[in-house]
Amino acid sequence: MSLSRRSLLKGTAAGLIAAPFISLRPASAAEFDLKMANNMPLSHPTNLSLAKAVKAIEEQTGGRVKLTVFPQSQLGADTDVLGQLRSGGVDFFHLSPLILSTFVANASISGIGFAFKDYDSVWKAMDGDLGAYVRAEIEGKGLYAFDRIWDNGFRQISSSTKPIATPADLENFKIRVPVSPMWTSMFSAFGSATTSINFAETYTALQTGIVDGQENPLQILSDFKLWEVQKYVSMTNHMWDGFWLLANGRMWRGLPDDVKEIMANVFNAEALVQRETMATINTSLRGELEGNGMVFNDVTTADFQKKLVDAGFYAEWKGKFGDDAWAKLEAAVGHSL
Ligand code: X2X
Repeated sequence: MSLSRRSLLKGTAAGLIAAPFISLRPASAAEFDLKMANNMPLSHPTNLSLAKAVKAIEEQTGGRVKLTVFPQSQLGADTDVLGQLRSGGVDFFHLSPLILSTFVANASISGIGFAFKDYDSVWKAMDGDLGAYVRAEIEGKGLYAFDRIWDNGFRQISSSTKPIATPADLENFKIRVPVSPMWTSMFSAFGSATTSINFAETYTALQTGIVDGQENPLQILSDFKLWEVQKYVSMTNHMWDGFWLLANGRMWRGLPDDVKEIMANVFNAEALVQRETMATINTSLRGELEGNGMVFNDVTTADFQKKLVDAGFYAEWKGKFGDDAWAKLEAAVGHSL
C-alpha cells in the first residue's frame, strides 16, 4: 500500500479529512442503481450504443445513476423479461413492438407485413404520428417508451432445407416465429407450420431440427452465426422490426426531472447513432454471410404480399387494430394496405 493511500485511509478513519478528488462512496452506492436488459449480444450495434449511453448518463448525472446492462437474454427469455419489466424487477428493456403486443395490443401495428418500403418511410412514421400513437398506447398500460425507437432491421427468411423462392415454398414450412399473435397470423396466412419460440431458444430449435427455418434481419444471422444451422436466405423483406427502449413506469415517474431529461436526451441521441451503425453494416452483411456458406435468393415481394391479401391477413388486422389506428398506419406509410 502506498504511503498516500495509507494516510488517506487513516485520515478517513479518523473522520478528519475529506479526500478532495476521490469519491469515498463505493461504486454501488449510486442513488439510482438500475437494470437494463436486451436479447442481443455485445457485438450488436444496440449494445455498442448502449455502452456509450450508460457511460454518458453516469457522467452527466455526476454518478447519481448507475446502469447495469444484461445483454443476450441473460435475465431470461423476452416474454419473461417483459413480465419482470412490468413488475419492476427490471428497469429498462429493449423489445420488439410485436412481442410487446402480448401486453400492449396495438403496439404491433408497425409490424404489418410489407408496410414499409424503405428506411426513410420507417423513420418518418416511427419518429412521427404512428410512433407517437404507439407510445401513447404503451403509456396507457403503465410502461414508458423513449421517443426514438432503435433498429432491428428488415426481416428475411432463412432455411436449412430449401430456398424460399415463391409463397408456395412457405406452405407447410416448419418455421420459428417470435412469441406474438401477429407473427403467427402472418406465417399461418402463408400456410406455414409455425412454432412460437423466444429468441433465446431459437438457435437450439434450429440446431435440433424442431423447426427448419426462421426469419430475422441479416444482422442477427451474422451476430448469432446462424449459418452454422441454416443454409438459405431469401430476401423477402417481409417486415420491418425495431426495439422500443421501454422503462418500468413507476420507476421512470419516480426519477427526478433533471435525471429523466439527461437519460432521455442520451438514449434518444444514441438510438440515432445505432440506426446509422446498422445502416452502415447492412451494406456488407450479405457478402459476409455468403462468405460463411449461406446461399441467397431474391424474391418478388408483390407475390408474397398478394398471398397475405388473399388469405385475409390485412382485413383481419384492420379489424383488430380498429379503423382509426389503421388510418394512422396508412397515412404514415403513404399507401393503402
Ligand atoms: O426474436 C427475434 O427474432 C428478434 C431477435 O428479432 C426479436 O427480438 C424480435
